Amino acid sequence: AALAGVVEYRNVTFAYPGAESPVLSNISFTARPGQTIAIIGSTGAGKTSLLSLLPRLYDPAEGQVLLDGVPVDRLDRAEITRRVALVPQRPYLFSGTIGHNLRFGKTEATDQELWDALLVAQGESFVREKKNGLDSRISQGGTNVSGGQRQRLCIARALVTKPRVYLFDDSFSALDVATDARLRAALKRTTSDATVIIVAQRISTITEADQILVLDNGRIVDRGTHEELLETSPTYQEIVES
Ligand code: DGT
Ligand code: MG
Repeated sequence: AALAGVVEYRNVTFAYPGAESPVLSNISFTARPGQTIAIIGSTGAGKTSLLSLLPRLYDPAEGQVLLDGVPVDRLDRAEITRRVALVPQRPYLFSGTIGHNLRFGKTEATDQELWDALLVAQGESFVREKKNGLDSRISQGGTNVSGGQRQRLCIARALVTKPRVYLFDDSFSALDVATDARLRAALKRTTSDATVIIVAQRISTITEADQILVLDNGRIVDRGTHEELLETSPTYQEIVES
């Protein structure tokens, strides 16, 4: 399984260009196909920065990020894009139709593939209710869709590319709890052999994760399942109680 989608961060330290102190220090973890790894931590902890290193938006100062055992700086960007889909924290929709926006990463996708992705992303009904369906226009920046609709369209866009690895950066926060739960259950079914890394604010989004990494000030301070962390991690307990 050479292209299985195993993600490994090995002693990764990262500072933004020009910044004095690192925002990530000595980050190590492995995420395997079929697993969901969740990252939780307060604002500014470094969650988005951590995700950004896999698709090489930035490169670490020290350590390595590997995809299927190969350091990502040895893969070309097109190859990484085929294998890794990042749903960014501020998902972007451009001026064009819903169809254009969903085909952003895979221009040859059929309408059926778009509807399948929308079904999983819990976006099928609101698109179907629009007079022009997939041909409905989205204004620049997606200002004519709600925050939750935008998140679902961007999740559907990622699903259309059928990647090996999904990175969701706070992608469920604009959804109500019930939609969040339905979406993740549908995701779990369709992405059961993919590697999923979820950054979340809401504990309910991640209680079923195979492993939760608790990030504080750029470091993984604790890791484990929800039940384990409830027992062992004061930082996690604080997040749960907040
Ligand atoms: P969030 O999304 O508010 O929950 O916070 P995180 O955990 O996603 O934090 P992150 O990774 O965006 O930021 C970690 C630290 O890095 C924080 O002190 C802000 C800083 N930072 C983030 N983006 C940039 C950037 O583009 N340039 C510089 N110089 N610093 C950045
Ligand atoms: Mg963030």
